Amino acid sequence: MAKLDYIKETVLRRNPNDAEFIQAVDEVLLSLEKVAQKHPEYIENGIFERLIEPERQIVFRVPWVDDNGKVQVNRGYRVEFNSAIGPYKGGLRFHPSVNLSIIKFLGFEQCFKNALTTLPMGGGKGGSDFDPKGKSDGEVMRFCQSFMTELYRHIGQFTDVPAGDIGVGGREIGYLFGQYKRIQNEFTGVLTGKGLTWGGSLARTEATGYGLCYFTEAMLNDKQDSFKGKTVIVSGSGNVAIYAVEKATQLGARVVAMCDSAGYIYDKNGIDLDTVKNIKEVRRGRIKEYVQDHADAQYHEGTGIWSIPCDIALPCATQNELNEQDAEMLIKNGVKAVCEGANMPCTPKAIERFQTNHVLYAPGKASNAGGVAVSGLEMSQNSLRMAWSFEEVDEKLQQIMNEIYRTVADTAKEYDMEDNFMAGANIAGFLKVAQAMMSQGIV
Ligand code: NDP
Ligand code: 2IT
Repeated sequence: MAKLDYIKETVLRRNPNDAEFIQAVDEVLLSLEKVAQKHPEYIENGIFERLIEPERQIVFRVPWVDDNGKVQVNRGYRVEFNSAIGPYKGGLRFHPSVNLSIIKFLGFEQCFKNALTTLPMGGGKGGSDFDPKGKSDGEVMRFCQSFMTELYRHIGQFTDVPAGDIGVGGREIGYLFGQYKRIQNEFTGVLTGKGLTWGGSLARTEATGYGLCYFTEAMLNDKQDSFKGKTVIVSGSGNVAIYAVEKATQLGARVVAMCDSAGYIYDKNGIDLDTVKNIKEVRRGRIKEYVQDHADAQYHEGTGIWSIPCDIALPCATQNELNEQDAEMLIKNGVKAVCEGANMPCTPKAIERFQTNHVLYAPGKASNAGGVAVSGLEMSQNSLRMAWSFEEVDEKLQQIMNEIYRTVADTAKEYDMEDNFMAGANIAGFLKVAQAMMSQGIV
């Protein structure tokens, strides 16, 4: 019996219906067997039991009034997972699929991701089953105000600092911040991803997508390769996807496909990002509108984006968007690297296919850590009451992503799992949190 099977059993017993949370924990435990053998003190001190149980879970009612005067009720969540290395930190997701299992999986992964950034941030996540799609600005504002009217009592610049995720961008952070400030009568860095004129950091918008490409480039450079001349697919067309396309293109790649939840576009000439930004960031439209301006491009309904041949795949939409069949197709078409911009986009079987076929695979908790890293830099700037230049933040982001790659690759090697970046990320992130927990006693 593996040393950590008892933890798996505890997770299953306590969270029998939480498929995403169980999936995220399983992946981490798989990587930690050797650590558990080497460090019996972590088992003796209940580190694993404590890590899989959130410090606090808050579930609340969010009532608001729509444009027709009808009362709507959504459910709000904040899971404060682990504060061993800093205040809880992690995004808020507004999407109809949101439930406690999804928020717990995201909060759990966030603990290790934040540890990898080297910045002092614990792990948390929140959100709601509210769907911002098709809502007016007034409806989104009223929802955000109601959401914050409960959330404010649980967060604070030294306690818990939320940010954006799916469905939560600059507009939503603005409404949330305004309501927090009004209720608490204080102007503090309680949220990140703020506007540039009221405490936001330059390069936060770009950070996750850029950071993903910096990580990928570091990994490729280590193998005497690079983005230059490569054909790339980026799934999604939201914040992470758009800036991954921008940086991959700057690094010399040709990105030929993007998608949203309705379908995907294929442009063999390379995606024209200005068109995509206009559709998504300005008009809040659908990706199929791209072909109106680009007669050469094709639009296909559905999820077939991974059938397009590419050298590098960057899944940047959502969890479990790339399954075993998709992985088989990518491998058959000669994919060399798969790096996650989204959280847990590849299913466990897809990851196994990549690893057994020697495709370089980077897990989101390492490769998408650039977003939360720059959130950490936004917190630093808020504390200093200063604003750094774009170049300064971007340079720090590059350093952090290069360092994450080095740490993850070296840790994998140290544990005799060379090039297993999933194991490297899980072990390195875990060790930092575990050491802090050991120092702080049984809490
Ligand atoms: P956005 O809301 O900006 O964009 C999400 C994109 O993914 C949209 O194109 C959306 O399409 C698509 N998408 C969402 N759900 C599905 C689905 N079920 N099937 C297909 N496509 C889907 O979110 P972000 O770009 O911020 O987040 C994307 C991913 O990156 C998430 O996994 C998030 O957790 C992760 N992430 C985000 C960070 C950040 O800083 N924002 C940091 C690190 C990770 P549609 O419009 O049709 O819904
Ligand atoms: O998944 C993530 O890392 C994010 N959504 C960003 C979190 C943050 O606090 O910036």
